[in-house]
Amino acid sequence: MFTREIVTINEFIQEKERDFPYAKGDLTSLLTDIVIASKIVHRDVNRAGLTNILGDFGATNVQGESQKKLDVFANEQFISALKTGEKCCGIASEENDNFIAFGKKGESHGHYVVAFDPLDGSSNIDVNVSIGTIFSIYRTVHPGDPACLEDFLQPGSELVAAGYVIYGSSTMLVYTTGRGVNGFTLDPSIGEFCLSHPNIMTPMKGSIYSINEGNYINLPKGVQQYIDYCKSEGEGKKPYTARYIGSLVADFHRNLLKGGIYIYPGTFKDPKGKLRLLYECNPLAFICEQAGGKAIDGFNRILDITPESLHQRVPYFVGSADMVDKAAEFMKNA
Ligand code: P6P
Repeated sequence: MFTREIVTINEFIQEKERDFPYAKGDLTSLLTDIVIASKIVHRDVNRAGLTNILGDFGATNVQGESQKKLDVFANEQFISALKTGEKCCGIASEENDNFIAFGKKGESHGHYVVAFDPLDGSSNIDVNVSIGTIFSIYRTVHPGDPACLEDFLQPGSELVAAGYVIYGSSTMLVYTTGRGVNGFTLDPSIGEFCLSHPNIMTPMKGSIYSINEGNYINLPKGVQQYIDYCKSEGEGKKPYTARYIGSLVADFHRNLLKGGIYIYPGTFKDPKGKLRLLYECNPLAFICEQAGGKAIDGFNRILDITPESLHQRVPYFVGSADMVDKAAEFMKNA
């Protein structure tokens, strides 16, 4: 095990590789590629105000959202790192219409695919609010073959690893490979992510609820009733605290550590809500469950949903188990 105080993420990943007797080091190498891209994005996020990287790129992504230059830069960094690393045979990005298969037919291909949101919450870039990267890793369905759509449409329960990077007051990388959740803080003085939050477990109960209440009149009745419950007091319950940053990774990370629930439900206008199953909901659901929390679409476990398309949206309730259960109770009885 480790003798000195500082444990870097690369040392930790390699140490944990021993938990997988048949690991050949490919997943270790793949995670290392993601760490490299995260450091590069960190560098440019932290100086976004100083370079001309701010402001709209002018293009719009598949969601019809205006692409900020940093969105495009982050997307390019993760694609490049994963393509160069050769352990990943394809990627699907929230910023790209379709998946990208690396390599050519007949060549040997990596046995993993990665789905990611390169910079979630990017509308907050220009106002210096925390933003994040979210990633998830699947084994390919046909090992050795080029990436295909089927590789990306696996249920979240098939995930091999998932994580996020939060570019906030400090930059942290939090990830799981299905054996617990660990957090690493970037020490810019040595350019290394260092283990700072080992074995993260989210509280079963919490008193923070995160939802855009501006949508209240368009929300399902069960969600309206749950919001009213959060504000109520009585029978030993005090009103909860509302905290909504408008940046999923920031809201999720705070609730993971302190306890809480984040909800982005369907509305009458958008019955499936706003968040994407592949790029946002599945990876954070995997992490949350590994930390003892829950993630549902209001009725069903997120990780049990088999995606039907790359950019499929789902209603999302994620966080402390008891809070998610309570919200589900209101949804069921509404
Ligand atoms: P609204 C950012 O665009 C995002 O995808 C999440 O990061 C964030 O939680 C949510 O949308 C905010 O959406 O509709 O409340 O502004």
